[in-house]
Amino acid sequence: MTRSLPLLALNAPAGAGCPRKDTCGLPSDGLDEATRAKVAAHPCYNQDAHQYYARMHLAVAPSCNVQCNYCNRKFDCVNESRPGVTSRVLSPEEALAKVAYVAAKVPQLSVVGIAGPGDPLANANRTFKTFELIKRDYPDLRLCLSTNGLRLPENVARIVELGIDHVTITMNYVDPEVGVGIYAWVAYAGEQLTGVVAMQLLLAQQLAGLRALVAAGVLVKINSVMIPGINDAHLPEVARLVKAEGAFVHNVLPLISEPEHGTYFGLTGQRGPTTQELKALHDACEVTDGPGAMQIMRHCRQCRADAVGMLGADEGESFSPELYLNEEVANEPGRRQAARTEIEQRRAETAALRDERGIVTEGVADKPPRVVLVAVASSGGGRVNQHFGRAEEFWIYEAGPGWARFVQARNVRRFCSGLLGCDDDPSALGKLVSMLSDCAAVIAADIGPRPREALEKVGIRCITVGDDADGPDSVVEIAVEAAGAALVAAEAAHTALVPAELVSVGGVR
Ligand code: CLF
Ligand code: SF4
Repeated sequence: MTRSLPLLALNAPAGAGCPRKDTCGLPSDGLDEATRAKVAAHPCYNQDAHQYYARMHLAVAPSCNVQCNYCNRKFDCVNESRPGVTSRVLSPEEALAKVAYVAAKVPQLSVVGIAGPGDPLANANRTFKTFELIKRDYPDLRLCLSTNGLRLPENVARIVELGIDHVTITMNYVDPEVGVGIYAWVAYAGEQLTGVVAMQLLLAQQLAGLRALVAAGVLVKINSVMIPGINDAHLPEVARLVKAEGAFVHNVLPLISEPEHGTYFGLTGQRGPTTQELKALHDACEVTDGPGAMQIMRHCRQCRADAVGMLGADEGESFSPELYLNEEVANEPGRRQAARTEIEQRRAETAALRDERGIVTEGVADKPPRVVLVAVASSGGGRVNQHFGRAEEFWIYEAGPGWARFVQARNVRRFCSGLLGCDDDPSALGKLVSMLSDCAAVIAADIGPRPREALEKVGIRCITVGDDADGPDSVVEIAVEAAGAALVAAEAAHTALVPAELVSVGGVR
């Protein structure tokens, strides 16, 4: 099926306009001006921004003061994409040289983060020295820090003074008994603590740090690793507490536990969650106690400690020390600003189009009673711009009449290895179709005949938009239209054939 224009947000009154103009594309209701400005270009704190803006991580923090059962820090591993892995630990001066180089080559760079490979605050001097240098030379880049929270309270003043306005705390439990199954030990004030006592200390430090940061106006993201059978049922309780304490967004990540990574969980056979289990937990953590719902980050790509580029398209390998330590580059803030202006123009046009069609994004309160999952092949820029066979990840949208939200990024192995045309790998195609089997539709720039046949055979609609990179519609409008068409088809099938409780066509839920 090829998409037809113009698009309609099915069942949305024409010209109704977005009922929440102030929040379109942003992850939270009722943001004040200052907060909106802080998150507008942050690819992790703002789902919409991750389609346009890049971040980079500086691996300046080698050591850690706790031992998580899911962590094994590795150096020189270019093939592993997960937190804690880096090819090289940098000095603050080398880190500045890398920022200079990346900023010159990636004008959409908006955030510089320090997230490892150990804990940034267990290496506080190196971490803050690095931030100082960046703040001095690149004041237009936002600073971001990710920590286990153990040494957070004593460092809040320095964080605020340096203008680090985004801090992530990894909190995997609020019941110390649960924490005992996740951490081997905690090192504090010259002692190595274990068991409930260690977990009580870590939790107390995390909560004190969270409260102090929120009081200072820093936007705090909470990361929690979902470990089936250990803390999965407990994480909604974590969401409830951190929401009450003023956290901005909660990022629930799936455990990565391949045995070859050598972690405790990997070696003891602890499994990670399925994509369906993860989505169900995301929904469960969207707690509504108090005003609004807890905002859930659903687009995390579990970056390496030296990741560079758009989320989901790590270009870290292209920025080798030979390049950034040797090549002279100019610092051109005007060029970065021009790139941002262009991006914001595109986003404004998209938001206006959505508004005109009455499409709402995010906002669980506006979720229609019937929605479907649709998979989109995109490499960013807000556009459907990837061919099915060349996609390395699919963006999964939950969508229905006049409403859509991003719920997951699913990694895939490219099944098409041909440079021209399709040279398909059938086993990879089978896995890909099975991975998308809960989706009602797949939307891509193009879909070859073999995958189209395989997808349609299992009831997944194929929608292609061609290679028109300048089309007005963004992935959201196209997802809404695809969802509407799938729902209409499902309803038609239902009317003709079966009672309501049996309708389950292509992932309608
Ligand atoms: Fe880096 Fe983390 Fe800042 Fe983002 S990552 S320090 S908040 S700039 Fe983002 Fe990567 Fe997920 Fe982290 S996708 S792992 S949440
Ligand atoms: Fe690894 Fe981070 Fe845990 Fe330290 S806090 S053990 S670096 S995951």
